[in-house]
Amino acid sequence: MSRKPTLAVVGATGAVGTVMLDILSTREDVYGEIRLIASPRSAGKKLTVRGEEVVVQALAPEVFDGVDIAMFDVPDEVSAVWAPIAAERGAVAVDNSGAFRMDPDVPLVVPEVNPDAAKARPKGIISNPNCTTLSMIVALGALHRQWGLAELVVASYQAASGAGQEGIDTLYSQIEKIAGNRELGQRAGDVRAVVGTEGPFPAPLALNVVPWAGSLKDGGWSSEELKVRNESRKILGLPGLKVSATCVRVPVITTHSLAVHAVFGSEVDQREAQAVLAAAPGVVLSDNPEAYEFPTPNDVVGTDPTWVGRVRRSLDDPKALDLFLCGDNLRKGAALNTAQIAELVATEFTS
Ligand code: 2RA
Repeated sequence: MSRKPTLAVVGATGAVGTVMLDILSTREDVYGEIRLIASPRSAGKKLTVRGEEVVVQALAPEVFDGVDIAMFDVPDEVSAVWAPIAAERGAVAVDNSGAFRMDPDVPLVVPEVNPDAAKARPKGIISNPNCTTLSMIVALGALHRQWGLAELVVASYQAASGAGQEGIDTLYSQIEKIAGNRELGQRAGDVRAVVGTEGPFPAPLALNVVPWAGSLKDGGWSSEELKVRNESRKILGLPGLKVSATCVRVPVITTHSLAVHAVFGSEVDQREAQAVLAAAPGVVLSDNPEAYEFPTPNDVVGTDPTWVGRVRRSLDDPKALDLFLCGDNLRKGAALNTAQIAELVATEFTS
């Protein structure tokens, strides 16, 4: 029997949770009840979703009773414990943490690229990719369908909000500390001496770029760089895809950017690539360098699509394209893709 599913949003008060409530209030309303869940510290708070105030409930097993779909926007260790509890209680868990992304029994889904993967979920859990992968994969999926992807070389330019509310607060606070000082940025260590070392970044972010995101892994790679490699392979169904990524944090509040060198199985064409990208659902082509038209984080923030510009065929390899991409890391990079996955699951109740 067709019915509107009950949705739980776990982590409703966080940076991604806040964007999620906005998305749930503006996209087509496919849900019956929406329950908002957070840590006991936030329980009792009232948040607005779909124009109505909803009281936040504390995370506990019973809050999942009667829930059909449970979105998780919480740290890995919280999802690792609670997504299986939600699934045991009958909900489909859509998890935005890194806890299950590489689990072979958990699909990693981007609705524009591999929507059918959402149907096979033996653990009752579907994973949402990391924001850095999500900021490029819709566009690369479209190009892959045209020419077959063989290799990616990626440099990311990641926003402070990728490190959560603490990242946003840290960058604003650093900007306040340096404001008006026209001498900074001209002597080694002068910015560090003014802004200090508090916050989630291993070096000052204001007036700087920091070649680090995530934790240290073997061989000097960061966890963030391995996510770009492993998640791209899983989503595209290309276990042998060659991927090298260098992830860098930049002084932008929200919207990740990536410079990508993509090598394909056959010769590519610049105009055809632009046409493929312009026609791809979820992608906007902004590529007119004569008029200085290309995506920048400040023009993209708050929007849903992946924006692509600077599309060029490599001068030295007729099978390779170079591109610049921007995607709002809190929307398509997190909340929106999670919402789109949940909508795919919701059609199982409503159709
Ligand atoms: C970051 N990708 O930007 C991470 C957040 N998931 O730090």
